[in-house]
Amino acid sequence: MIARAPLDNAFGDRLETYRERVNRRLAQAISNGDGTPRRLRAAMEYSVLGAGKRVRPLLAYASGELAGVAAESVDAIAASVELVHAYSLVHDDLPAMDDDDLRRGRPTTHRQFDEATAILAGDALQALAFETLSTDDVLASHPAAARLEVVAWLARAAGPAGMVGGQSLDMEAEGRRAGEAALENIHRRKTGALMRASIMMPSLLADMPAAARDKLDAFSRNLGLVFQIRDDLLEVEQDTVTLGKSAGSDRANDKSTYPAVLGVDGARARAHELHKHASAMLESLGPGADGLAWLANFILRRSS
Ligand code: GRG
Repeated sequence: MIARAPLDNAFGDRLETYRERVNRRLAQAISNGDGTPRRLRAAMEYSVLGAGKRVRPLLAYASGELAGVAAESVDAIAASVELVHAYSLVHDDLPAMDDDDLRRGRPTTHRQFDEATAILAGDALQALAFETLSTDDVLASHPAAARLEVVAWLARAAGPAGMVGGQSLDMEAEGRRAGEAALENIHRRKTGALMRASIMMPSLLADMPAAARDKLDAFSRNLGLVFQIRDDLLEVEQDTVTLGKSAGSDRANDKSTYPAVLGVDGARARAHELHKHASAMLESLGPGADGLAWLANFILRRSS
């Protein structure tokens, strides 16, 4: 869970409102599927509506604040990135991948239900993300070309050059010691692409100067790596109960991680360096970027 307002910025006061908004939109998206079989729906709800931090939706709302896009227009985007994220976690936990038993403090979806149901729930969540984006009533009031661009960003982020490609490279690298460049290439895709899309998608609904959009993009690309390095560090710093997922699973799966490649201190230093570059990108974007700055600080320092 994200603790309220640890930093000196009012975005902390808006967190709960945004989390409630996206949770409502997620529940609505899942319940809209009238024809969904009962067990499949239960597995989808279990995978999505549990205690996630909702970092990607929060990034989308904060980006909406910067771009001047109303939260109502961001709701479907926020839900769609969380649906893709939830599907990725369900599939990542499967026996054929990381084979994990614990996620968000409770049994993984395949442990709670069964493997086939978990595979199908993940598949369904991914499709639901695109249905949510393409059928949302509020998004329908924006120009069709911008909406199409939004859908394309999510598809690219989730797809073979993005998250799935990153996961594939990550699995190929198991048991081998990757260098920092290879590690960065994996994580720009696996974790970074969806975070980047979460930040960039709302901006596509606004008339933003190209230079500002480029800065936002540079911010988002650095932030994804900060998130991943912190995730790797948490695996070595925290126990399983605090983490709510299996600590040490990277080591058990013989994965190259930032602490393994750079050392713990080296990984911390790299996260700070990337965070500094990311924050510098926001400086000229004005007070509208305060929410993104708050989230960047949270991501650098998070403890779960
Ligand atoms: C299976 C197609 C496929 C992709 C899986 C992102 C991913 C690719 C797997 C997740 C593995 C993992 C733990 C990556 C590290 C970064 C990450 C995505 C952490 C979990 O995200 P949080 O901390 O999770 O935002 P919550 O539970 O808070 O939503």
